[in-house]
Amino acid sequence: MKTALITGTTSGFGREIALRLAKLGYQVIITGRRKELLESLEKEIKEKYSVPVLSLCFDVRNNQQCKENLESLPSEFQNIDLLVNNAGLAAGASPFNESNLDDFERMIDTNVKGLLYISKLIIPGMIKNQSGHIVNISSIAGIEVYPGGHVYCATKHAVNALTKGMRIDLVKHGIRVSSISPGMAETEFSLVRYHGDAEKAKNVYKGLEPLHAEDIADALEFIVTRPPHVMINDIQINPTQQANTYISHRK
Ligand code: NDP
Ligand code: 8X3
Repeated sequence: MKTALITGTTSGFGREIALRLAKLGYQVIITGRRKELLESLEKEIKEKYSVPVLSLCFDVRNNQQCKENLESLPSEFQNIDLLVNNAGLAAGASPFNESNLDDFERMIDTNVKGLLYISKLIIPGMIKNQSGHIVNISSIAGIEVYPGGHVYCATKHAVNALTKGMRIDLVKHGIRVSSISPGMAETEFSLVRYHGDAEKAKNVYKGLEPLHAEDIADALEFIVTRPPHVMINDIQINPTQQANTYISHRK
């Protein structure tokens, strides 16, 4: 049985991806900071798909916590075939000059440093096995920059550079490195971005049908079900009503 580790599974894409991978027959390591949500997902996966699940509750911004959790995995979960670097967030959408450093640091620490900490811990096992697959969840914000996007876009540009860099350095070890670059999707993303303001979060999707977490799980499923000689580099996926990061057609 293959093993997948997915970061940020307490909501949104990560939750849906964990469910999808379990459906595909993977045993899954699910992670996030909200313990109750991890516990309820673990229960749901076990009931629906009868695969082994390991829940690890930690903050990807804390390298010590990453190490404590990932260096002492039970032996049956140690051979990780698939890593999905999904945990991430946007904090704030104000112009650069009106934004605050705490938000900047939160995004850089989670989206970039968290991805580095986790990858550094998992890649040695993949090199040992001379196989493995890493899927980084990027964004169309990694391709284009939009007003108020500054640091969030910078972190996703960094994710894209890291995806390419890892692909170059890991190719000789038989490790595939892919990314998914979604546009607007309705998850807890906007609620987090607007610091819990539900009204502002709802307005982001006003007049259009955004992507759903299932759409991202579909892309992930396509990537991981290709034959071993095929590596999907990136899947860009937008809602039909969103042309790019700043042009949408709202009814
Ligand atoms: P959600 O807010 O619904 O999910 C984010 C997940 O990341 C949660 O499970 C959260 O868990 C986890 N997370 C956040 N910070 C940390 C942390 N410090 N340590 C551990 N886990 C953390 O958002 P999405 O599902 O939409 O976002 C998932 C990824 O997709 C992100 O990287 C985002 O940038 C990207 N993305 C989102 C798009 C969108 O429009 N929704 C579009 C393009 C990309 P917990 O809070 O329990 O720790
Ligand atoms: C989230 C998509 O367009 O809000 O990564 O930046 S967008």
